[in-house]
Amino acid sequence: MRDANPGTIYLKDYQAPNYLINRTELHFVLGEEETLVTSRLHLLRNTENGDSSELILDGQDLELVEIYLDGDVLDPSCYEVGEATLLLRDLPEQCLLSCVTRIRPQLNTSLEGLYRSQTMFCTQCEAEGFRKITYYLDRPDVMSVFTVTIDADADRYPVLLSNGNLEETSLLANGLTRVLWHDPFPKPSYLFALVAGDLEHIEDSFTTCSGREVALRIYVEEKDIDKCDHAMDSLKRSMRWDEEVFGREYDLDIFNVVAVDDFNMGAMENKSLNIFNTSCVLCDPNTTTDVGYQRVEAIVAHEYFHNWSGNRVTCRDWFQLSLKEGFTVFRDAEFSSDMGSRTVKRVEDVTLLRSAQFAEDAGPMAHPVRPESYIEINNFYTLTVYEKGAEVVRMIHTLLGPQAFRAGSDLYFARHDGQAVTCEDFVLAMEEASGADLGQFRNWYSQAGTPRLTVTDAWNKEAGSYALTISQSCPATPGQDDKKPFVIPVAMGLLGDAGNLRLQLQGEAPDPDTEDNTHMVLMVDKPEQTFVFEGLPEKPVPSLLRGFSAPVRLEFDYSRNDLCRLMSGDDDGFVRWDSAQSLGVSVITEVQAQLLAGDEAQVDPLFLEACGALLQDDALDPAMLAEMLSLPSENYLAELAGEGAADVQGIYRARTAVLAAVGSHCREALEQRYAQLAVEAKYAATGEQIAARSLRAVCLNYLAAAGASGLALANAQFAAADNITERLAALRVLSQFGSRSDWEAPMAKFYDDWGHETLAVNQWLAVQASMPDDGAIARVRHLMEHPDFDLRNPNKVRSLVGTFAGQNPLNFHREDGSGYRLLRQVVAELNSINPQIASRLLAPLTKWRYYQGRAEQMRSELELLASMDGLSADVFEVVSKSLK
Ligand code: B3K
Ligand code: ZN
Repeated sequence: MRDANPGTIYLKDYQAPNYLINRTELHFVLGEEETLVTSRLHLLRNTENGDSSELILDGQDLELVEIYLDGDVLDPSCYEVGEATLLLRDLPEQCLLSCVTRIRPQLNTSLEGLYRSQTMFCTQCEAEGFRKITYYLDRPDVMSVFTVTIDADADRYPVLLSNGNLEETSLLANGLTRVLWHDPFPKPSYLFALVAGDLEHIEDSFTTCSGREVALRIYVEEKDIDKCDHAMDSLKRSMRWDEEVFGREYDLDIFNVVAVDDFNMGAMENKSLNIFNTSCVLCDPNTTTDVGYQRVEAIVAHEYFHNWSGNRVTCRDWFQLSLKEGFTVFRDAEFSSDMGSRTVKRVEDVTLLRSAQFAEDAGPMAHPVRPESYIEINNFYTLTVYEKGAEVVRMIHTLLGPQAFRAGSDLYFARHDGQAVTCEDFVLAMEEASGADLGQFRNWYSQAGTPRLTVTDAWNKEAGSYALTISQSCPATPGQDDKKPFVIPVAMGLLGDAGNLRLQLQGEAPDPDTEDNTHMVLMVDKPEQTFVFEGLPEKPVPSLLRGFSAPVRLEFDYSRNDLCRLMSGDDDGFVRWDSAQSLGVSVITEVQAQLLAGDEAQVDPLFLEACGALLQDDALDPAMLAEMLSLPSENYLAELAGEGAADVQGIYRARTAVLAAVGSHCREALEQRYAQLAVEAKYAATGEQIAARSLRAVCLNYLAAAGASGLALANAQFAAADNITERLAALRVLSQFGSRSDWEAPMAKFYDDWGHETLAVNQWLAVQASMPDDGAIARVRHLMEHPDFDLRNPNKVRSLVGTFAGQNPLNFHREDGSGYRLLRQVVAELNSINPQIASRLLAPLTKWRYYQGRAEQMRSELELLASMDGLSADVFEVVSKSLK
């Protein structure tokens, strides 16, 4: 917390550290009121970087108790304690600096550094939390070998964990246990972890490709011990997959995972001691939805994959965050695609990218994948760094092909093992291993904003040739008015009457080697380019951006008929889904205009027929069908409307009218599918069962939108379900389309039955937070007083307030401004409790430019926040940039 405005940090100012810390010894005495931390830092001057004898260590909220240099008490004239620093003067080239600091984890509500979660101690050090534990060079390019001893009450904290291997355990005389952990791999401080608690664990083992046995353990509170199996299976699958697909073997004899309730993010990849938010590791049919099971698998994999992409090779500075995050998201997405349906995974990722990352890229916090400046680094764990960063890696994969990409990744890991490097080092390795020139491609790292591709076509019947003209542009973003052209791989095909056509580009020799000559990747790297295809028997429909080959907005003037043809006939699953989405957008937009003009909604029969045809298509994977039948979200529609034009109420009404029209028109087919898909077998999170349940939920949604018989089905489903997926799907439908008498009893019953399960309660809060009725705001306020709600627990805040502001546009954007007020009040309170969560929660208010007639109200809430005393750097940055 600072009173003066916090400063900006720039990538261009990067300097290597002037001291290295070769070894770090830490000793913790964990107490009920305070914890004493003794550090012994083996310092060595980094002569590559000048030869100053002055060193500034980071430290925040620390009480310095003692300080020694090479065993002697350090003279006060040789050091100076600042607000967030410890300045040391006249240090020799090599020395041992030792400090004792006092900290109070019990009072640490920021959930950064060492803190309490329920009855245990745990840590979160990324990005800059280690400085809340002891004075240190808390930056990722200082890598050190850590040895850690922990003393703690043997009864309260029988489990004491840190990174690496457990080397000693002893009982001390005073009822304390002492453990000693040693991690042989040098690591930056952000990967340090400590856990102390009364925990149970499950254990398994994994034999690596070279035959080493690794002990795998998942630690949880006793009540959750039955919920660990899915995570354990996911971990073993990830370990095998990383060996097979990326050639990465695990490097220690032990791998621990710990679940904690109070956690700012999903999970953290600390070396050999991953710490997870309970919501991202525990699985049980009654507390975890199908989507939850899939998320656990993906996050377990993601954190595990970081052992190479992040830990063995780490980031030089936090501007390079996407080096580890973008790459690791790409890796976990590939893993999930291999474990389940590749197309469905792609559709899910693109849905997130388009509805949320594109909005971020168009808003006041827009930044490149490799940002150039920040005020608070925690604000940069964004969809841009993670998801767009993964898209950038995916494009490299597309440009190089799988083999050269793998060679590039092998070279990257071999060359930089044990180092802290940059995005540039990654690109260089990819270039060198493949011979490709990624010069212009680098613009993806340095330029913010979502590029726009505008495509037009021209058919020449006589010549049998078809020309596609593609032009690119990118809107201005904060600090970047003019953009250079990107290299954009456009995967494509051409659809004819009987299927995809053979592709022959003018001026290029036919390629006899490729069997698949109906698919091609066009390289778009200029402001405008034309590609001419020859030898075509008929005018095709272009199938563009297959597999979403680049994170761009694509515009082509498709007729609804063209979209229907792509939807049913294209070879590419992604394009089929995308065409269904585009059709949905165009139909909803049309209905929105009809309703605005005071007319009745007239849903184009073509769309109704297309939905009907999809429902009859037994060849389609039900999971894919569920995606194709899901209408674009309200948030995506608002995003498409553009600045100043999003009419939330209009969108809601139109979308609901289209849902109802499809529900009535296709009632029979929907009811039939719904009945057929009932899963008779006991709940299991298998691909097949998940697909059936997801399509069933989509059918139920349409049927309930269309009237009472759907609501009756939902009621019956709620009563009969043996799992939370179906229970919540029913509750959601009842509370979205029903009246109080429809949802009140099941809502209460859900809590009666599952109120003892925190993770189930969180989802119950989320369902209520997203209800469209007029009582929503009063309900959210009321639930904030519920005994199960706790402002200090990020999961609760996200479930209730985050869902309200992010997933309930109708009520968040109420005309009287009460939705905005609610969010501002919560952010104001959280600002001092947990700045990271406060700042993240704010995101929906930053989009004030989008909403028709709401800008002033939204802005004024931001202004109220800006004028607060004691604003955290996190909230200050988002508020001040949003108001610019
Ligand atoms: N690396 C962590 C995120 C840490 C967030 C710090 N504010 C989780 C992950 O991406 O794997
Ligand atoms: Zn990560």
